[in-house]
Amino acid sequence: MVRNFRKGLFATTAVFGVATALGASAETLDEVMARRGLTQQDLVAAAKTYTPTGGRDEFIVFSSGGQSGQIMVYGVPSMRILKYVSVFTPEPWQGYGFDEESKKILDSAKVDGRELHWGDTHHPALSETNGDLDGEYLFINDKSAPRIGVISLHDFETQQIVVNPILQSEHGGAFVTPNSEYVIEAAQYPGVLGRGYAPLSQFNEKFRGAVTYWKFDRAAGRIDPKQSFAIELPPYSQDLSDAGKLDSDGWSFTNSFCAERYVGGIENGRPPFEAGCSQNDTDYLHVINWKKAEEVYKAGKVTMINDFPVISMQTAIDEGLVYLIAEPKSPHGVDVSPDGKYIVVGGKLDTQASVYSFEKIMKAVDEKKFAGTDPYGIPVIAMEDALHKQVALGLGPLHNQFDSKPCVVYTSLYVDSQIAKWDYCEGKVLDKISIHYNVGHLVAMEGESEHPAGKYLISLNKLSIDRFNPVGPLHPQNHQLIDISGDKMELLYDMPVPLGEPHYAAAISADKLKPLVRYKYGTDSRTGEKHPDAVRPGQERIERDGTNVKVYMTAIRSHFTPEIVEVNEGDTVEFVITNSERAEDETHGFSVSTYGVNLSLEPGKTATAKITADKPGVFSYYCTEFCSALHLEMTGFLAVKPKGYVEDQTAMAEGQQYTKDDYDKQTANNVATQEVIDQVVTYITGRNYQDFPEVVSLVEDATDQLNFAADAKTKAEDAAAKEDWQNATLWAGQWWQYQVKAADIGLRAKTYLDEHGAVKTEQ
Ligand code: RUQ
Ligand code: CUA
Repeated sequence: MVRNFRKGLFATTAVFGVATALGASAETLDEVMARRGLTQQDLVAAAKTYTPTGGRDEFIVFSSGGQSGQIMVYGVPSMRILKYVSVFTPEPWQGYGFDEESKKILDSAKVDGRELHWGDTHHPALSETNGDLDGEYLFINDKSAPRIGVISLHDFETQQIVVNPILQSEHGGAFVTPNSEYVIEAAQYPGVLGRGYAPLSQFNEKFRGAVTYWKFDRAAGRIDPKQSFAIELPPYSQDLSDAGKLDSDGWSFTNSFCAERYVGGIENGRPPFEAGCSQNDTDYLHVINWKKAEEVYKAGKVTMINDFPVISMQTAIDEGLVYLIAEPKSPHGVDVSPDGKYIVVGGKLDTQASVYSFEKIMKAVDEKKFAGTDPYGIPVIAMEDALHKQVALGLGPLHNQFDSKPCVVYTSLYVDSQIAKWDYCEGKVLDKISIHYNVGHLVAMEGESEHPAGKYLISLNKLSIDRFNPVGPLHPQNHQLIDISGDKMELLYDMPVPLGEPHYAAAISADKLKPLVRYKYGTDSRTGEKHPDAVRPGQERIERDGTNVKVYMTAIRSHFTPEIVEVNEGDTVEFVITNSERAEDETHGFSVSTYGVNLSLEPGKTATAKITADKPGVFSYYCTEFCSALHLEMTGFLAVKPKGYVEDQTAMAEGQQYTKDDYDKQTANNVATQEVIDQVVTYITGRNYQDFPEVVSLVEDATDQLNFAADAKTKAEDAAAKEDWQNATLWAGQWWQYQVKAADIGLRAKTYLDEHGAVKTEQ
């Protein structure tokens, strides 16, 4: 065994040797280019995106996962997918919707008592401090059911879902104000507020849109529905939104389409929605003073709908909260420039993008210079009184993103399958690039903050047609990475997206994210608090209260404690499991065969698997993450005894008998192993390992394991003193297991030090 371990040490060095040798005999660059048909330009693009092993990305992108109800996390420029964060949809790998803690979140996400197993995520928004991304929280909307998810970027887990009490559908979310005071959520398809009924013949009178301002409580890391409110709006299909910043801070902007208020009815011979909703040349941009609306709400001038405070349209008009401006034609994206002075709108059926001046809008408001009112009495500002520029870009302008260079904006052109780079101050087109195919949103690095980072732009395409190997009629979608550092845009990379139709994405500088490596011992990750039922090794137990059985369990490489749980048919069994590891990336899973539960237990996390033991039998539980060489052995039995069963034998059957010889052999092996560990320890402590935080935590992990080893050693020696060779041998074996884990961690630390140029220290 020791020899194997030494061989392991040796093998590590040998592997490095082989890698070098391979490098020497590999094809030349020219040969590879010829073989794969690559051009010089391809090589430059590859060099700009390729990230060697161990390398990191400069930016992290949070992309909506569309109909998957999830969020996708990937790095730029490598475009490597790092994680899917489950939000509205159960996801077994992360235990989301399979452990009791996350089920509570999905429970709170029910709409009208209905459990929803998916969401249509569109627009992620990163939390902001003073208009810049701070890397703490992420919000995302569900268009299908009006909901907002809150994700903590401390662990990339969903912590809250709020359900909008008045809307039946939404789209203009999530967008945050510059200090994340509010998360904006605007309606999409009009409805009767509170999700009630009215005949469609009364659409104009009874149907409404609205915009909701969800108050974000930063200290709690949660939306506070008790401090949130909405404003009633006309039944124009409200669309995307954005919050003002700097000059326009305190205001928010929401687009609309189908201001024609058409209700369809193709089956009765009426023209379809698409005709009725695109007849007029203009729709309305809603300009809303949210700071003032907050005062009006706090003064109690609200109507309660489903227990939710709503500022009525009349109050909004009386208090001067809402103004409308005509915008061409079937608009989609509305984006406020980094300095807050301009609002850029793309009209899907217009060839132009429209740039509105906030200063001009305010002038019209102050001078009460209105072109009239809409049918509901809301003042309408004439387009010419608010417009700064209109620029012909091409067909189907949708969304806009800002560059780090002043006045530069990028707009997606859906119909043309192009992205236009243009100057919104001067109103001129600077460059265009073709993409494949039909771009929806686009995302520039930190492109919606007060200080965009430039460098890269990603085109989030709706179709991929001929870009990838065919995988059946449902194609992946295509995120295309574009270099925007020069004057001309340069296409670098195609990334197939096989999760759902991504709409928007948000990108942040990677160094702003500071996620945890391990949880504080015994954390309920969904509340961020200490789990009331977390136990430390030695405190594990099984408690029964009537027919409710609670198993207080720990998990560590590579066993659960306890390993045998006996219950009666019909009992409810809760396994509350704490991963007692401190080692980085040592996640354990937990599943009970045939019972439909799976946990993800990252180091320090506590989670609960709850089952009803409704069928007599003996069921294995096991770890579902390959966590060590003895991962398959990380198992136990749930014995469900039939009703009225009486046991006739109590002594445990042993498959194998051990002698003093076995014990001596095992302990001799352990003593030799300890010598190797000591050598590694001497190596590490003889270097400046304290200067490497990664190694310091590895040393902590290894020390943990060595303490467990010492504990098992004592147990072995106690049993040996009683000449109980059975238990003495097995505990000595366990002692060795802990040694192996300590050695494994020690080796990781040693390799790290070697690779990072650690130096010898004076002893
Ligand atoms: S919207 S592109 Cu939510 Cu543009 Cu989809
Ligand atoms: Cu723990 Cu596999």
